[in-house]
Amino acid sequence: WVSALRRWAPSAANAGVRSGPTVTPQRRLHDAPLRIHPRVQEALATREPVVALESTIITHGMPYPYNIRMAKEVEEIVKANGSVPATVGILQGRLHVGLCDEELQFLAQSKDCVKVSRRDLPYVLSQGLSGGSTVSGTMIAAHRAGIPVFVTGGVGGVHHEGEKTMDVSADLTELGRTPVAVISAGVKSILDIGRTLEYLETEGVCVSTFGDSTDFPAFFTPKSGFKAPCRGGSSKYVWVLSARSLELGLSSGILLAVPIPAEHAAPGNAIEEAVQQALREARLQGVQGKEVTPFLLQRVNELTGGQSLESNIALIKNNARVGSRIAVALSQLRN
Ligand code: PSU
Ligand code: MN
Repeated sequence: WVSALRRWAPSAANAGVRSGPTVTPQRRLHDAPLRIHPRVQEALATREPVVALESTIITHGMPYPYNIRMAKEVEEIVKANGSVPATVGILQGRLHVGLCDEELQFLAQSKDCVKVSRRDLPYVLSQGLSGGSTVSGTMIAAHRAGIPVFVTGGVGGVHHEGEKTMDVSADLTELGRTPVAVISAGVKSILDIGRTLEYLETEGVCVSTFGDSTDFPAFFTPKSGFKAPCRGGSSKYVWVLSARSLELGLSSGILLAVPIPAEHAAPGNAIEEAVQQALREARLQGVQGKEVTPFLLQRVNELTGGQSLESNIALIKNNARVGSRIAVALSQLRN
């Protein structure tokens, strides 16, 4: 029956994958589901601080070569602030936690990488495909690997008219079910920020701004017009939030929103106009499903002549600095 199963099994070759070994289900079952980079493994074993990073931002969020430059710079910032970076991605059906330079380069340049959220993982892993992990995909990998802190730019949310289309990012439900602290710059106005906050409440996600203000940031601007339910500005604060959440066995995540630093906040208005136009175009062209967010990000970047991309990169770097320091504090308090 083993050979029958082998014949039946979708191999990497007939799944249309370019290279890599032929894969059979029984080999897979005995394989570790996660490929943790040796440096990350060492850090986890010795309780050094580790910061998880996503890769959809590389494969679908930014054009080449800005994406690879950003990915490497963010890893350097994480290191410079005391933590070990662990970029999550899927390579030929394996979920990697921590990528080497060649692997980052492959994801940054590949034209056929999949955007991988929770629902996509079984298919992509079983078919030997490669892809960038979204916030939801990355949270799953980070949690499985034992990494409690994850830095990104903007999280997904409820799309405009989501009350009709039901286009609600899997990031929100993931935050409701996976205990990882996600450090972001809030939610972009390509999304319905008010409904996103409502949905996060429904999912039981602890949402907090990081700093003095309770204004929930809108990525490019420090204020979205909505309030975050709580705020706090120290790493200790984040640790206590996580500790209380875990003690109660809440099993949900924490969303920390770091407002954009004042020096990058200036072009916010121009970006907002571009966002409105990109939303109109998406509606007219009937863009749907997982294509919506990448379409909007690309159009906003084109319409602002690269300004949104520049702010985007500045924000992620700022988040990486904040997140790395939080991870350091968490590991000191824990050790
Ligand atoms: N927002 C951004 N940049 C991004 C994303 C969102 O400003 O790159 C990516 C993240 O990976 C996020 C995903 O998890 O898009 C959400 O996609 P969707 O809206 O299809 O759930
Ligand atoms: Mn969606």
